[in-house]
Amino acid sequence: SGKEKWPRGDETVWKTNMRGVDADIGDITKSVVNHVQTSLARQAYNLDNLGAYQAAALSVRDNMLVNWNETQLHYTRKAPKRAYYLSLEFLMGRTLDNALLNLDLKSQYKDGINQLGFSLEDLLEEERDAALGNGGLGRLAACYLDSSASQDLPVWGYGLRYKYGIFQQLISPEGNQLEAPDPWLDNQNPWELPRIDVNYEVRFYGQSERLSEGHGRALWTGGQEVLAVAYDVMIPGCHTRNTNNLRLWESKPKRGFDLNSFNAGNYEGAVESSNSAAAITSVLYPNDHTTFGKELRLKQQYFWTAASLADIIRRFKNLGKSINEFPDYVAIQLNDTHPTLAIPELMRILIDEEDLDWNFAWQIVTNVFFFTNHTVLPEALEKWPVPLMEHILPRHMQIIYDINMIFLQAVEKKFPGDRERLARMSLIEEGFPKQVRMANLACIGSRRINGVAELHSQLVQTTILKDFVEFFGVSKFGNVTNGITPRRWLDQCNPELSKLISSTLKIDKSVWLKDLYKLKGLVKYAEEKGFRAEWAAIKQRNKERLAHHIETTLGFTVNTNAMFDVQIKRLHEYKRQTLNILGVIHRYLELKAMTPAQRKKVNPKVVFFAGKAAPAYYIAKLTIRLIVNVARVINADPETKDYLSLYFLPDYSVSLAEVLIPASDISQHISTAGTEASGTSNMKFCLNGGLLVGTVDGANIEIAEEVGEENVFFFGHLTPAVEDLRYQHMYHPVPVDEACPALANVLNQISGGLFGDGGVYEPLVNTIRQGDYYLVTDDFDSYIRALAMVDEAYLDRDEWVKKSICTTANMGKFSSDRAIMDYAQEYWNLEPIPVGKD
Ligand code: GPW
Repeated sequence: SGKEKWPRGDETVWKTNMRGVDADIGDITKSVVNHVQTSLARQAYNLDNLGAYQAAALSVRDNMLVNWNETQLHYTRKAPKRAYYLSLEFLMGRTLDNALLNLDLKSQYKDGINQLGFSLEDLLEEERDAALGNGGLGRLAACYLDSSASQDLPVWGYGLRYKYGIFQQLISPEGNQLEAPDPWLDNQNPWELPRIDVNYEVRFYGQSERLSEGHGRALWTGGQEVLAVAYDVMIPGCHTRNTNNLRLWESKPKRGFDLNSFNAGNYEGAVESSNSAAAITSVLYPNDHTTFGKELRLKQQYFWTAASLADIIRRFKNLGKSINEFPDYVAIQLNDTHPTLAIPELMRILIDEEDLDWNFAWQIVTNVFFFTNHTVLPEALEKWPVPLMEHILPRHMQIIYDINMIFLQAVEKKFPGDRERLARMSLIEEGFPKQVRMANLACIGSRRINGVAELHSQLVQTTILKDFVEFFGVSKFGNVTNGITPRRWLDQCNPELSKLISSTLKIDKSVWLKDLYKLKGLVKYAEEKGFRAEWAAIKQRNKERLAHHIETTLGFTVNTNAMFDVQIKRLHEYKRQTLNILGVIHRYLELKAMTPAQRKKVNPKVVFFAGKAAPAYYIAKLTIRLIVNVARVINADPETKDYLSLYFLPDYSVSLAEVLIPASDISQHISTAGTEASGTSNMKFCLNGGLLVGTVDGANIEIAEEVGEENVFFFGHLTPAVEDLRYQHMYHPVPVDEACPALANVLNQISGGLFGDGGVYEPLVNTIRQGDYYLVTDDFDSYIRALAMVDEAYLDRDEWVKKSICTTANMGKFSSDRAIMDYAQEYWNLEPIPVGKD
């Protein structure tokens, strides 16, 4: 019949692989030894921790690969609708511990590694973070991959395989941030699979010639062609065989080098174009919330969206369906506007390559894409200069103009004569040069648009996309409040708490980790003294674990009897690390003014900061410098150091967060109201029983709704007041000395040189004295009062522990499983496809 039988040979023989769940210790040691000898070409006699880590990772990878292959085969056979998460950032952190827990192999590997004379804990520390992201947006993408796989959803991620991740942060003796490269691939990466057979050509520059009148086909030729090569990263689900894929693209020259130049003796010219091709995926842009309009960044965006779409279309075509069914089989989620070029790129493919007419193509496009907005800050809204776009992507610029013309005709029809509205909604912003507004393009090219917390989604609909709500109707707009994966952010980072929860609820963790509302069952134990003691003891041990980490890495001895107060996030004026450090100085000045007897009544506190500043963000870097120098002064003050100390922990990362978060008593989420779209570390702290002091902003609001307002410390002006206050500052400025004497005193101490040369900090201090766009002055007094309430609450330790328990117990909503299921049902129309269940 010509049909071959697969698999060849005896099927039962093919099926005897080492599948994770029934692997015994003997299999594990054998497999690790095998990798030491045959993958690493090393021996037991000269094996260090790094080698042992690599062998263990390769052994775990073998287990994942079996599941990964099975999952891909299963998805191919069942041919369900799939979703693709396009994100320029995936902040994955380390993989080994997470993989062991998701595969339920940790205790077996612990024993196996022990038998080989190593400790698993040591090996875990050998792994470098995969830090292919800046902050919340990138970490959210990583949590969403974990939740998709854990819920058996056919979701793939698409991103870039940067050779260098987010820079390493060093702090100079003066307190300045220095940046060093992050060559994370230097020790080899056992978690990626190069797929040299999966590659696509991507064109840049050249000419586009229209082949017909109107919005018909065009021919795009010439320019530079670059090769995109796939690297696959396996994403194991928690306690399921489903193992999804994260496909990262690497850029390569299409040909090794230009032989003509080489033969003519022009060696530099010969490698020039190959260098420029490799440059595309060489480094992650370290800017958070800002756009710079750099050519290389635009090339990254197009390179990645073009390769991903080509791959998605190839997979769809294998189904043998007609192209008009594309939206029934494919949903593409745009993580912010970074992948918006996918919209004109799909139009180009459908029109120029598939020969569809415009309206038919647009119909398909606007049913495939979904767009998530992550900020309403104007400086973060991407715009690309038209001349740059025309130069690099001439065909896409034509398509954008075509989309714009047809769209504006429709707007004019609905709102006749409203020229200002047309100007606001246009994809092109007038000016010198003109600019393409990516948020507008993403909005009109997508089926639905969402924000990332209730307040934020409301702000999106009433501010930046207000005109679009009026045009399309409100049903096109929605909210999906962010979430975090409880696997990494509770089970992995806080194993003792996880164990206590399982034994108290008498529910296996594989159940409550996937149904986080089960934590509600903890509420009643808040009244049990014994349980509270265990809960508090775990927090204490986590504080000691952090202190030990700091002692061994930085050499500081941290007072673990004090309250731990933590603010860890990217440095940004809107996040107001300034408010925090000014509050610390205020507290220090108060302590200095006390008698020793008065001081003895003060709640001792250790304040931790960590976070990176964008290398070109001057004020953010100056804030780090201030923090470091305040720490230098107050940690050395014998009168106060037992009551207040301060640490700036360099090189914040996912791995450092995993140590810091479980150790916190209180964490700070103090953005100017209306500026933090959601925040996600707020959820991580609360899930680990840390309380929250914060403004009425982003997901803080929903956390308070869930855990009860009596369990959070809110302060500051509300969102509707912010605009009025800014107006006041502009037109009726009041000097700080009048508006807030306590703050004025703190600023004067800085200027007066209490923390070294005061002149250095003038540019930072002046952002508050003049203009004060982020309203530090307006919120300072209520911030100090909120911190006083925190102190008071902490002194009643029993009540505090109750609050801590009730907080954790009510965090069910913030599992990223809930968020991803929401996307799957309300946006993508996706069903779980469990492997091995039929
Ligand atoms: F500006 N976020 C981020 F919206 O981490 F693009 N980087 C960014 O560049 C942007 C947003 C962008 C964050 C938000 O600030 C944070 O509030 C939110 O929780 C997170 O994205 C995930 O949605």
